[in-house]
Amino acid sequence: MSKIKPSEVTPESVYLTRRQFLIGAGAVLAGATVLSACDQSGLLGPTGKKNAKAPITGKSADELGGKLTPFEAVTGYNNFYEFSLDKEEVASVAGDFKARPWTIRVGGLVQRPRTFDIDDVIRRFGAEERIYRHRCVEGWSMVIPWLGFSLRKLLAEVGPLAKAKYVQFTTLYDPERMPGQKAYYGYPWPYVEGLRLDEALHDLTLLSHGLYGRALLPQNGAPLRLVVPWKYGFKAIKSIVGIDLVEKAPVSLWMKTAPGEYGFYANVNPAVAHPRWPQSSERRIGEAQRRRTLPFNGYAEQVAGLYRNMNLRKFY
Ligand SMILES: Nc1nc2c(c(=O)[nH]1)N[C@H]1C(S)=C(S)[C@@H](COP(=O)(O)O)O[C@H]1N2
Ligand SMILES: [Mo]
Repeated sequence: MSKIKPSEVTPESVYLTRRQFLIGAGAVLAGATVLSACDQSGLLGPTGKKNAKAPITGKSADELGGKLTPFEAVTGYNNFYEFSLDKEEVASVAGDFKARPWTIRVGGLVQRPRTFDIDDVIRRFGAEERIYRHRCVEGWSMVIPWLGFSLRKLLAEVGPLAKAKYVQFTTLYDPERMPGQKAYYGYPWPYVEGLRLDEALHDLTLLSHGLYGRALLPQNGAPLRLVVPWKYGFKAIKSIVGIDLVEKAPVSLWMKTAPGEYGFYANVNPAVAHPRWPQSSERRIGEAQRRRTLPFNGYAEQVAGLYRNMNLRKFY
């Protein structure tokens, strides 16, 4: 990883608030977007607190010019029903959640089923910085500098069998540690999500273990969560303990809970309204004016080909 002097920091970084700079203070600023795996140990602590040496992004915007959403909003306004239905309360309720020790079981229709330790995963697959737009189905959005690696790297390790057509992801089920699983007992816990195999193998599809150059905090899905930037945020399942290759399309928690409102694909689509609200515009957190929602959240060039000849009204 290349170390850069403060004098060499790109002018874009001046957007950073003093607080955000202090997160990386006394530290190495990430000059390159790819952080080498050998620099990971000790960098990404389980709680995000032991990150004295954490780098911070040198970029201030996504490729369309959208400014990064401040760290405080990304870590203080969350959807994570295992802890609270109140977005501004998730961070405090999840505050003591221990994401170590942690293993991720990868199995189902694969040649070499395995259980990975989270720290081995982070060392092995490393941390690439990806600045993605995040569009919640509720109509708000953020721009987030994730750290992680493409899911396809992990899938290559286990070798999907020819019969495997979908990937199913499962969140931890532990009501003692995730009080929402008790309090909101009406939901069909654990949280489950799924992707078609070609979606899972797309390079944009990320397994994230950090953001803003630090380890993921509990509220953002520590220690490992999915990020699929062209889909609504609910596909981005948090605190993953299981990944299974399967033959049939998984049925997600949201498909079970409200099948008429939440489908399997959940591609961001301004032309298809949610039954209870339009999806043609969104509120970017931190901005006064609503902005237009882009097809596939602005990633159409990269992913529209996955859905050629599909009726995206029917497959919502
Ligand atoms: N296990 C689990 N994963 C989840 C959720 C959840 O409630 N439980 N909420 C989803 C929704 S609706 C959104 S918008 C994103 C929010 O991610 P963030 O809080 O990191 O922005 O997480 C998604 N992943
Ligand atoms: Mo969401």
